[in-house]
Amino acid sequence: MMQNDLFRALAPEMEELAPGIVLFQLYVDEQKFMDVVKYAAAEIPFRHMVTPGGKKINVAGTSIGKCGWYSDRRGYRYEPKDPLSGKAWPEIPDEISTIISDAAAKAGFQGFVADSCFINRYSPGVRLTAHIDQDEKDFSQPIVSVSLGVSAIFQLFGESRGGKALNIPLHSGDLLIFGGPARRAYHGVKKLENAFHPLTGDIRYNLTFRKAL
Ligand code: MD6
Ligand code: FE
Repeated sequence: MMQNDLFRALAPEMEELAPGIVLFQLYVDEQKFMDVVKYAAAEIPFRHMVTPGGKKINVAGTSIGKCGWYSDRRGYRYEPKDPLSGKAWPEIPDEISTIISDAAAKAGFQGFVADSCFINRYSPGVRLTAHIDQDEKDFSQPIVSVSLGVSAIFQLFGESRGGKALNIPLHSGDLLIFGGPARRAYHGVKKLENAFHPLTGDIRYNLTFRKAL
C-alpha cells in the first residue's frame, strides 16, 4: 500500500478548520489534475500578469472555464477570452467539474458549479501576498482549491491583512473549500520552500475553482 493510501485510510475525509474552511486531505487523483494543468498551459501558457499599479505578479497564472481571472493596468477582472492571444480559455472538463461540485456539496455547498478555474504556479521562493478574492459576483458561493506538487503553508487572516494567521499546510492532492464567513477573509501563501516533488519537481500548482459570473 502506498503511504498516501494508508494515510487516507486513517485520516478523516474532511475537517472544518475554521468557519467555512473545510480541508479534504489527499483527496484528489493528483495525476488527473496535473493533466488539467498541462492541458490548460498547452492552450494558454502560464504568464506573470501585472497589478493595476504596474507591479509584476510573481506567481504565474493561466485559466480554464467560461472566463478567466485577469490583471493588468486596466484592473482586476474576469475575461471571457485571453486578452493577449484573443483565444477562449479551454473548458473545464466535465469529470473535473463533477469532482469539485461533489466535494463542495459534502462541505455543505450544494449546487456549486464552477465556471472558472484560475491556476497558479509557484517557483521556489515565490509567495502570494495577502488578498481577498472579490472579483466574483456572488460571495455566497465558495472557492474550491486543489494543490499539486511541493507543499506550502496557506495563511488565513481575518478582516485585515495583519495579525495572527491560521496556518494551513497544503500538500499535493489536498482540496480546500473556502466559503461561508471565510469567503471575505484575507489569505495568502508563504514563500515556497526549495523542495522536490516527483509530480512537479520544485514547483507548486494551485487550482482555484470559482463561480465568477
Ligand atoms: C494558493 N489560493 O493556494 C492560493 N483563494 O496558491 C488562494 O488564493 C485561494 O486557495 C481563494 C480561495 C481559496 C484559495
Ligand atoms: Fe485567493
